Amino acid sequence: MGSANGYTTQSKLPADFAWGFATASYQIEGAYDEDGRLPSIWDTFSKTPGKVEDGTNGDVACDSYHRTHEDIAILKQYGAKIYRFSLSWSRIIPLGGRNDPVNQKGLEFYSKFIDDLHAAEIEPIITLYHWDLPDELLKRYGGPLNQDEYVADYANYARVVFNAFSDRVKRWITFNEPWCSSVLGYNIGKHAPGRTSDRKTNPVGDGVREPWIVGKTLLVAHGTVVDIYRKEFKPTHGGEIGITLNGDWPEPWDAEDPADIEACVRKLEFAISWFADPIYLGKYPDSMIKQLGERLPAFTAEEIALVKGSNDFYGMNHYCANYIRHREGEPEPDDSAGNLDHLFEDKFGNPIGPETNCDWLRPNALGFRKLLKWLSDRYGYPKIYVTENGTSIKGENDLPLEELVNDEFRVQYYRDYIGAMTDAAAVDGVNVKMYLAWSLMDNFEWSEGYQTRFGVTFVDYENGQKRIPKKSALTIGKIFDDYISKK
Ligand code: GBH
Repeated sequence: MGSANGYTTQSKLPADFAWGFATASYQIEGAYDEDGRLPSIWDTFSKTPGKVEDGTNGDVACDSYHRTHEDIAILKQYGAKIYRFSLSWSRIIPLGGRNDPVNQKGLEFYSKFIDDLHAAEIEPIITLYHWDLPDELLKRYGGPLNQDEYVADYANYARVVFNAFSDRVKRWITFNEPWCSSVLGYNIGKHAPGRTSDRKTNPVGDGVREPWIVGKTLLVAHGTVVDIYRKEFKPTHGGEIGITLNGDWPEPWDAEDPADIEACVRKLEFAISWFADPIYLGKYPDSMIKQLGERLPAFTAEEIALVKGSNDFYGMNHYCANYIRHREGEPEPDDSAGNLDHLFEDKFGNPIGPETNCDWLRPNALGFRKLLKWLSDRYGYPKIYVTENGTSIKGENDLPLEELVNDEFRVQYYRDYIGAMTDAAAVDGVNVKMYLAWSLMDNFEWSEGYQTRFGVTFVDYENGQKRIPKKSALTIGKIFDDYISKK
C-alpha cells in the first residue's frame, strides 16, 4: 500500500473496531405495492417525468424484499460484521400518521430479516428514515414543513418500530442526512418532494425559507425520538441512538486567501454544523445566523433541551472533497451553501481528485482524515461511526461484465480512505469505531437512476437482479484484517 494519499501503513485500528456495509430501503427493496405498502414521496417523485435522469424508479430496484437470503449470503461471504439498512415507513404504517393503521406484514418482513441477520452473526443497524416519507403525509400537511404534525407522526412510527425490534436491534439512526432532505428536497429540488424557488424545474416551493424550517423540524424530530428511546426502551434493552450527517471536506481554492480559508469553515458549518452544533453545542453556528437571520427558525427552550446532547454516536457519511472559493457581495436569497462556490480545481488548476460517474464526487482520502479530526475537535471527541463511504466509477455502467467486476478504482478508493481513517484514529486520536461501506450492492441512485453504480456487488437488472461480487467486495475485509489489532 502506498502513501501517496498521505497515510502510513503502520497505524492500527482498535481490536473492537467493526465494519460492514450499508443500503437504504427505497434504493434496494422494490416490491413497491406488495403486502400493504403504499407510496412514499420517492415513488411519486421518481414517477414524475424529468425528475430521474434515466426515467427509472424503485418499483423493483434490487428486489431485496424477495431476496433477503441472497443479501445475507453476500454479507456473509464478504465477512461483514454489520449491516446498516433503512426501514420503509410506508411498509409499516402505509399512510404514515399516528392515527393510521399499522401494517403487521411490514413489521413481520423486517422482523424475520433481523432474525436471519442474527442467525448469520451479522449485527443489524437500523436507519429509521432514509428519505422515503409516506406520500400521504406530504399531501395531508406538507410533511416536515409542519413541525407539530410531522414530529408527532415520526415519534409514533419510531415507537412502533422500537416496540417491535429493540429487543434485537441495539444501534439506531434516526435520520440519514437531514441536509439532503432539507436542501435537495426544499431548496435545490433535486430530491423528493422537489420543492424549490427555481420555477424552471418545479412549479411550487420557496427555497429561501423552506429548507431552514425543514431542518429544524428534523432536528426536533430527532431529539424527540432519542428522548423516547432513552426513556422507554434503553432502560430495558440498552442500545445506542444517533443521527447520520453528510459532509465533504473543503480545501481553499486559493490557500493564501483568508477569504477562501474562511469560506471553507462556512462550508462545513452550513453542511454539517447546521445540525451538529445544535446537537453537541445547543445552538446554530454564528455564520448561519448572520447570513440567514430570522429565516433560521429559533428553538424554544424545550426544543433545544431535547436536541442538545441527543447523540450517543456521530454517524458520518463521507465521500469526497472540493475546492472552495468565496463569493463576493451579498448571497443570493436562496443560497444554502454559505455564499461560496464548489470547484474541482484550485487556483493553479490542480484537481482535487479523479473524476467519477457523479458530477459531485472527486475522491481525496486525506480530506477524510482531516474531516474526522475537525469533527473530533469541534464536538469534543465524540464516538464516530462512519455510516457511509464509497465511490462510483466513471463509465462503469458501460463496461462489459468481466471488466466491470474488476473495479480497481473502487479498490484503490477503499484502500486510501480506510488507510486515511486508520491514521485519523491512530495518529490524530479520533475516536472512530465503525466503518460501513456504501454500498453492499448497486442500487437506485436517486436522481441518477441506475446508471450510477455504488455497489461492491454488481446487480444485473436485466437478469433477475442477480448479484455478482466485484473485486472490491472481498478487498474491504482484507484491508480491515491488516488494520484491526488482534485481541
Ligand atoms: C449518500 O449521500 C446517500 O445517503 C445515499 O443514499 C446515496 O446512494 C449515496 O450518497 C451516493 O450518492 O450536486 O447539489 O445535488 C451522500 C451525500 C450530498 C452526495 C449531496 C451528493 C449532491 C449535491 N450527498 N450531493 S448536488
